[in-house]
Amino acid sequence: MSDSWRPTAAHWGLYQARYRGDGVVETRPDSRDPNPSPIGSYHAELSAREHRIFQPMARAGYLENEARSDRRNRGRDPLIPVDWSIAIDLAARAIERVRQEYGNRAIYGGSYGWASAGRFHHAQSQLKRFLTLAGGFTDTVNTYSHAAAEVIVPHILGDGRMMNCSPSWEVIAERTELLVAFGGLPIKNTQIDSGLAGYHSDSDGLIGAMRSGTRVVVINPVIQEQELELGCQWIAPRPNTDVAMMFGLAHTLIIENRHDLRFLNQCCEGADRFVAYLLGKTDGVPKSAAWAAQRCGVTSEIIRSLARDMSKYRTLITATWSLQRGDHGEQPMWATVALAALLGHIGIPGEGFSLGHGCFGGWSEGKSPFKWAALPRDPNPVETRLPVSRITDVLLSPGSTLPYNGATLPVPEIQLIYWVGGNPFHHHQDLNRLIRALHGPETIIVNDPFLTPFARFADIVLPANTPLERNDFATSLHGGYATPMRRVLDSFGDSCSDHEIFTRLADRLGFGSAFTEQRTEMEWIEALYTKSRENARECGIALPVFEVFWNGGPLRLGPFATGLDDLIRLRSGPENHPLATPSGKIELFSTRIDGFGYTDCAGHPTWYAPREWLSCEKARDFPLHLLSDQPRSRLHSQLDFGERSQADKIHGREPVLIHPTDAERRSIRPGGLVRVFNERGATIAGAVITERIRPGVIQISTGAWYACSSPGDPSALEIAGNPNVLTGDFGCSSLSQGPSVNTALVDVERLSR
Ligand SMILES: Nc1nc2c(c(=O)[nH]1)N[C@H]1C(S)=C(S)[C@@H](COP(=O)(O)OP(=O)(O)OC[C@H]3O[C@@H](n4cnc5c(=O)[nH]c(N)nc54)[C@H](O)[C@@H]3O)O[C@H]1N2
Ligand SMILES: Nc1nc2c(c(=O)[nH]1)N[C@H]1C(S)=C(S)[C@@H](COP(=O)(O)OP(=O)(O)OC[C@H]3O[C@@H](n4cnc5c(=O)[nH]c(N)nc54)[C@H](O)[C@@H]3O)O[C@H]1N2
Ligand SMILES: [Mo]
Repeated sequence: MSDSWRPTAAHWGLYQARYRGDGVVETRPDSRDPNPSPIGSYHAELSAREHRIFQPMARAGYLENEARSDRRNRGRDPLIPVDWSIAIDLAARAIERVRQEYGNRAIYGGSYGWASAGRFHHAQSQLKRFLTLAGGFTDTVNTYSHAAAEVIVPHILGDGRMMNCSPSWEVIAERTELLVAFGGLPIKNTQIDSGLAGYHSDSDGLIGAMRSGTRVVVINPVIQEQELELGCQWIAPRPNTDVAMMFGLAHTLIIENRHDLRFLNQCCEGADRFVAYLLGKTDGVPKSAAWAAQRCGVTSEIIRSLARDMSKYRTLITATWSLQRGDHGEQPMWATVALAALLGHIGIPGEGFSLGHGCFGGWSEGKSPFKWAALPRDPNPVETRLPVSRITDVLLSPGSTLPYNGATLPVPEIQLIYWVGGNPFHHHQDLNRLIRALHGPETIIVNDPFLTPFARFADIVLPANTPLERNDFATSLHGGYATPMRRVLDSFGDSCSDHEIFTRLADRLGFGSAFTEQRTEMEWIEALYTKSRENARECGIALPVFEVFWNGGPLRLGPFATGLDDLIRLRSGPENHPLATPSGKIELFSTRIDGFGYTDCAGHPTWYAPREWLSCEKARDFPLHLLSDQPRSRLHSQLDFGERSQADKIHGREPVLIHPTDAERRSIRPGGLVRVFNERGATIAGAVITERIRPGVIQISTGAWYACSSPGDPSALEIAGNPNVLTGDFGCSSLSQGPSVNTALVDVERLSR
């Protein structure tokens, strides 16, 4: 198509791309990016042919019997290539049938996932606009990323935006003497920002801060190579015990009179109730350093000495979202804020807290104060919205109810699932349970550019194209980057954009022109950009006119303010600058949460033993705690087939980090294959034996494509190293119903040398 360099974007960076001929696309990172992501150099693999879907397909049994087919054959039946007209007919008939027989509520369009960069072609926006016009659908709330934080932070700080109260790296370098990083500062994760990662500055930011003398303490059962190389100090607690450790720190501050009563009284609500709990006045159990040490496996001396340092030096406490992706995940977020509140320096730049530091690139560059326009849609006629990671519970228990954030949600019967831009066989927990639950609905439709394991499981598979095959524009979540994305090659095979797929379906269902508003792709892009330009102008930010933007390079509008500014104002007087909480203050006791009466989420930060951890009974049979972090070599399951991802594999399997003591006990050798198992499933991984992990803990990064000859059977072996056959599938509490990814016990045995 085009042999000139054109701008494009991915969630991991800004690129230029050009077509070299013979289906080959060359890409190069934007020259201003000081630290481009290596995932990016494989951007061109988005057109990797052997994994692309060439034309529409239908499962053999479904093609024959449609809704009456045997649904247990999903993932086993061959997929049969069909013409677009047949595929569209099949999909339209399924939608019509379910609407008529069960109502629109039976259509599940929650469709979680990261899809690709690009605002107009954002796959879920296209699906939701289409399903809204089709009469509505059951939708979802929250994320797999930070559901527990998303739900609790508005209660305690007034607004989800307040998760990010981060100072800039420059301010950290200048002012922060001690950075206590729960979950560490995993630079590998800053390769990514939702929508597009701008100029990757976090690695240099961290290095700069440490060079200026900021002492960094990483609190993590696993430490990153880079953190070790940089000279971070390492404390390795047991997984899921951060709350206990934070309470031990807090208790030390109180009994040594190192807490800031003035700040607690002036800017916090209910500090007295929380302090009474810490001192054991309400339950007879003081949450002392010794109490904490028993739970988190870090000595009480280390805890006490850290508490003293935190009160002596200007301290910033950060917590990664991984901490809240576990049982009672709200608590580590709340406890982080409470610990910072006791120190009293919240609202002083370079001190206080930040919930999510190091999780996305550009975090400390803040979010845009204006809204970038998204594909518009009317309100969904179906009002049901369910916590996203409860999908299996929903499929298994129609007619039941689900407690959530003070409400009781009715669970509908789902008969049609339409998934675009996400991969549930990557992102969901206890995959064998999910697969059995997926035998329920009549029809599963998937649009994806690639034949992922989930697409392979669908009844109707529709081939989407990739960003290189369409025009669009992308914007970053942090730092204010925006770029045109200009098409560089023709669509692969019979694929087309999600927008074209839904246009064909809408035409067939009789609302084509309502769906397209008779606009072309370029007209939509211009309309969304122009709307964004108006939004920006209202905030005093001038964007160039569309022609200039489209023919130019990337924009950088940031950095912007973070929630820190609100806390600076709060400090100067909550009466004049209240937070949006009921009390206007930081809530260390929330009357609202307390009023929900949940036994798994009380009115103040509370220690709850996790359902699975190294100190529970199950640990006798399954003595290793499994953590499954974000992969350094890809974005989730995307490009798992790519060279960067494959370079880390061991005999084609995902690596598992294991401590030498645990390996020796099981005669496991470096580079050998192991079986990792529990009662939920089993997978094969390749052993990496390292002292970077605490004994009793193993880690498999998430994202290997699910590969199992008997999907859904817990006794069958998954062979790619997908940790989600092992993770537990339960809501982390009645408050957020977030996923409990990092709460899982397993064992490991040697398979080969
Ligand atoms: N064990 C474990 N599990 C986890 C996590 C963990 O830490 N551990 N992390 C969780 C988190 S934080 C997240 S955010 C989720 C991520 O889970 P997902 O977002 O579901 O993962 P992705 O692999 O990014 O899936 C994106 C899918 O969209 C497809 N796609 C790309 N572009 C397009 C397009 O233009 N159109 C269409 N139709 N499809 C497209 C890709 O091919 C891919 O299949 O995983 C969660 N799951
Ligand atoms: N390269 C890359 N970067 C990504 C992504 C990707 O797929 N690839 N995904 C992006 C997305 S969608 C998200 S939501 C963010 C997620 O960001 P996070 O959720 O923060 O990322 P993780 O890598 O899962 O975990 C970070 C660290 O937390 C540690 N950890 C896990 N459990 C515990 C615990 O109980 N206590 C303590 N103290 N530490 C613990 C892990 O060992 C790991 O080193 O990352 C984003 N960045
Ligand atoms: Mo995420």
